[in-house]
Amino acid sequence: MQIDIIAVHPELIKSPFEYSIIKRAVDKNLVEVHFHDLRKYAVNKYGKIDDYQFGGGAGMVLMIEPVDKCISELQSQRSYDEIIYMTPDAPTLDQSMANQLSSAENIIILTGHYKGVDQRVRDKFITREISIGDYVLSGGELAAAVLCDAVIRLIPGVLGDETSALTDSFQDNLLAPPVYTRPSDYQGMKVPDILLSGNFKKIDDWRYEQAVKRTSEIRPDLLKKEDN
Ligand code: 6GU
Repeated sequence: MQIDIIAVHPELIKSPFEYSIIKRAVDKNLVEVHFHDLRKYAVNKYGKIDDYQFGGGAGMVLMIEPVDKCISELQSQRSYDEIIYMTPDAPTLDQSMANQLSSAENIIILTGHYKGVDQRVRDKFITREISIGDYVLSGGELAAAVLCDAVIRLIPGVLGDETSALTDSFQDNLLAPPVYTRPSDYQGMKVPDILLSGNFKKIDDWRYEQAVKRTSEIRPDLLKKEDN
């Protein structure tokens, strides 16, 4: 997969790709990530990329021209499955979106700033808009990093144990059950006997029950999701 990230502050998102599972995916060439500084496509020599909004109102809006130049340059080199715009006024990222995107070949992620981007960018280029939750960040960069992490770990071959993504929270719209490791008794706080029983059928059943219990207590909305 190739991911092209267009940002006003690309430096803000580089470090998540330098650690742990995501770094391993990059090192194994399972994903290639390119960062593009929108400022390079500025409309004048002073680096102008935004302007006041028509109709008045606070906050600057990213202009269409720099975005058009950048996206058009990328599109002249390859075709993209998705051109995603990160913005709070969009459907919220969930595991099924991450699953879908993990099978894409090439994607562009455009991150906004200030008051967002000229609507004509969204109309002309964007195939999918994604928010990462109901709160406002100062820019889309961190949201793009979150999206990339969620997607990249699902690319086949990235996780060492292929089954481990299948047992994550949300894969079946359930939160993950509790987990324990050594020691089995820490200052009188004991691990549930069933996990030490060696009876894997019973352990699976217990984990499922715990997942349902946790989900109904913390996120009952997940149990009502359509794709359950
Ligand atoms: Cl994608 N961008 C910004 N700026 N804020 C957000 C967001 C995105 N998702 C949630 N809040």
